[in-house]
This record gives sequence, C-alpha cells and structure tokens, in this order.
Amino acid sequence: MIHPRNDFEDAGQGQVFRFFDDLPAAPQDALTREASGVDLSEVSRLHETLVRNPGAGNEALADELQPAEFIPLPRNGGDAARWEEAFETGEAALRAGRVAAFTVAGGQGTRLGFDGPKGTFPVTPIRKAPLFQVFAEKIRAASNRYGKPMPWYIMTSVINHEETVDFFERHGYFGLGPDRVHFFSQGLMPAVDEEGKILLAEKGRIALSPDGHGGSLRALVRSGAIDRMEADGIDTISYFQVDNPLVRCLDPAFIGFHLLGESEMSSKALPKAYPEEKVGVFCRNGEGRDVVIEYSDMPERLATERDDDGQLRFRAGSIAIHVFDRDFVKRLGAGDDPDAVLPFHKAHKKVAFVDDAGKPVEPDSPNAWKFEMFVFDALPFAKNPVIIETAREDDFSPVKNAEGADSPKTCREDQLRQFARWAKAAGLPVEADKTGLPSVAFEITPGFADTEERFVERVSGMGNEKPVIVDEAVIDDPNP
Ligand code: UD2
Repeated sequence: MIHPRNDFEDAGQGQVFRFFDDLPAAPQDALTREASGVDLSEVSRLHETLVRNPGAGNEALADELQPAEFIPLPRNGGDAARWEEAFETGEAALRAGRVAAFTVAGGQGTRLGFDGPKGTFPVTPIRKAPLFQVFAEKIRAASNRYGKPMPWYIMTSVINHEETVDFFERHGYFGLGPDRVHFFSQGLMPAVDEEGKILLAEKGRIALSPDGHGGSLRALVRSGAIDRMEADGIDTISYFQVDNPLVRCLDPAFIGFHLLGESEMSSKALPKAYPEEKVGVFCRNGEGRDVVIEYSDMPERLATERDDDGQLRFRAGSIAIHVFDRDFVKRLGAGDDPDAVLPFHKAHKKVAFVDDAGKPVEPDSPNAWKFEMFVFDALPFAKNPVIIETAREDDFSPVKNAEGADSPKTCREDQLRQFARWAKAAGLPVEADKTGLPSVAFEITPGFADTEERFVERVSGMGNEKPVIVDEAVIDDPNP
C-alpha cells in the first residue's frame, strides 16, 4: 500500500501526521488505515463550496418553491378504493418475500443523553422494551402474517456497531434469528477547522464522524447488502429511523402505493403540528421535482405562510419514512452516475481535538465543520416519486430529546394513547382524558397485535377471555 502521508502533505493536511513518528507501531498502523479512508479531494471541495463560498443559498431558490402534492388519507378526501388496492398490492409483495426492513441507527444520539446505542433505549410504557425489540416484534408479526421471514438490515456506525451487535446477541435477536438480521457500518467523514484543516481527535486518531443517514445508500452498496437482497429476491426496501417506535415497519398500503406508482422512492408525509416543528417539508422545486427542505433551511416566511382556510401552506412534513426500489439505491449508492449524487450539508459543531502542541482541547463553542448527507436528498433523483399522507398517531412519535418535545415522556404517552384507541375500538372499557391518555397505563405488544384492525380482530375472537384493563397490564400473545 502506498503510504497516505505524502498525499496529506501535498493536500496541505500534513498536520494529521504531526505526531506520527512518536507513536508506537499499532497506533501508527491505525492512523494510516484511517487516513487511507479519507477522500482528500472531497474534503477540500466540501470546505471550499460549503464553508468558504457557500453561494446564494436557499433564499434565492425559495421563491420558486411550491408545496409538493401528496395522496391524502381516505378520511381527508383520499380515494378509499385506491387505498384498498394499494393495501392489497403491498400485502402481495410482502407475501412474495420481496420486501426488507431497513433501519438507520448510526447516529450519535447526543441530544437524548443516553449512554448506549439509541436502539437499546427502553421505550415502551410497561415492559420497557428497547426500540430494537419493538421493531423486531413488528417484523416478526408481519413475517408470521404473510408467511415469509422478512429480513432486517440495520445500519450502524463505528461509534455503536459492536455494542449494537452484542445487544442483539445477548437478546437472542429478539426471536428473529441471526441469519435474518444483517448489520453493516456506515461511512465516516473527517471534521475540519475553519481553514479546512482536518482535526485530530487524539495524536493518532482523526476526528471522524458518521457521514449522515444519506450515507446509507452507499453503505448498502459497499457492504454488499444490496447484492444480498438481489440474491434473496428482495426488490423493495422499507426505510425508517431508529428513534420512532410507532413506525409501521412494513406498511402494506405504503409499499403498495410505491409499487403501483412504479416509484423509485416513496415517502410518508403528515401535516406539520406547528410551523417550527423540526421536520423537513416536502416541496416542489422550480424544476418540477419533489424535494425535502430541512426545517432549518426553510425560510420563515414560507414556513409560516397560510392558505385561505388557515392551514399551513407548506404543511407536508417529512417524518423520515421511505420505501426505496433496490436498483435505485444501487444506482445512487454506487456513485457512478454523475447526475445522481447526494449533496453534502455542513454543520458547525463542537469537536474535541488535540492542538499543534498535542494538548487535548474541549471547545465550548462550535469550532469545526462536519459534513453529512441526508437520505431525503435522493427524492429528486427518483423516477415517479410517490408521497402519501399518514396519521401522526399511527406512525410517528420519535425519541430525540431528554425532555420536552419528542422525549421519552411524550413518546410513552403517544404509545399509551394508541393502545387506548385500539382498546376502545375493540369495545374494551378504558378511561381516558380529553387528549386520549388512558388513566391506567397498559401496553399491547406487537406480538399480540400490530395494528388496530388486528387488535379488534383478536379481541373479538376471545369470547369471555377478553382482556380487562383495571391495573397496569401487558396484553401479549400467549403463544409467542
Ligand atoms: C430527521 C430529519 C427531519 C425529520 C425527523 C423526523 C434530517 C436532517 N432531518 O431529523 O426532517 O424527518 O428526522 O424524526 O434528517 N443517522 C444515521 N447516521 C448518521 C446520522 C443519523 O444512521 O450519520 C440516523 C440516526 O441514528 C437516526 C436518524 O438517522 O435514526 C435521524 O437522525 P437525526 O436524529 O440526526 O435526525 P433529526 O432528528 O435531526
């Protein structure tokens, strides 16, 4: 292997090897390996185009934005027969074993302040089942219903890969079996200072961090996951984030709309709760392509603009739930189509580093630029993108912050509200306040039922054995 040190010197990044000669052999090798993985011209291009000369930015383009169109739910005017057809199409694909679940779980989860991979966070109200368990149970439920063992791909990063895999091993893969759960690690990007110099986290370690959930497309390709899917007859990928236990991991209607629309990428939208809600917004750009504009990039005047009927004009919020066509991922992830490349976004962050004298520095204000790709930037490259509406209470309550909005408390309450709704629909007496929060905490496991319809069906088949909810209870499958 040619030593990368000269390339770093030539690129003005020689500081990365400043302490190299003083390091023992093993850390020298490790630094050499890390450095070999850095694309120096990409780093310099990103610093030049995103930090030094960021250009006109979004304000100029914002004038051309229109709200994107989406397929409304039947209760909001959507065509019920079309939803039914989509549901049946999705069920047929699930039954045929064409679909894999895919979770992005490579993030650092800093806002939650939880020590460990976010997927191991105990999220359910009574059992305190971790997020990964909830998804595993939903995938199992779908596998049982459709008679096909659905595979689950999980993207980790160096930060949490080993801990994540260990967690699954310790918990027996939550009944899925190791041959069905596939882990792979995402790519990394170095952090740079204001001048574009790559920072060292330690004398022998580059300050690297995950390349964003958009990195999942190339990681799916590089890890061989896409080839494996192809070999297994999977052509449809159901994508969701690790932080949202309400998500329907394998939603037949959504998969069906994607397939009926011959779409390469489909997305779920829900009406934003308020203008500042921290979700991206589906828009149509000046070229007529559907795009997601991240909340932080959405000009305030657009985010707050209202229709004549008082609704937010740009209200279709992106909740990071997508369905991908496998070959589309392959095309984008391989990176050999110059017209279909995910852009990077910059973020100004506090990054601990060692200074020129080798002294560790813990900055108290942002000192570094990180570069990340966002998966929703794939949307404008997709043929026939489909966006469907979903109901917040059925699909979205993420755990992001330790307190306040999107916290363990709000998520717990949203789960309880869902269980209470299902119980009421099944005719079980449940007391609830005006927000739908039940007075007694109880939990329905996905093994018992993973949708309202399924719950009603199961309870109605129980005759006199129907669950009685008077105390904290877990309604679980007696024969898991
Ligand atoms: C994301 C969306 C936002 C909205 C919201 C819904 C972005 C920029 N914003 O906000 O529009 O849809 O989700 O909840 O995406 N991850 C990785 N690798 C990485 C970075 C993140 O796997 O390098 C995963 C992470 O583990 C998590 C997900 O991506 O599952 C979301 O990441 P986030 O918490 O940074 O996204 P957030 O909350 O800013």
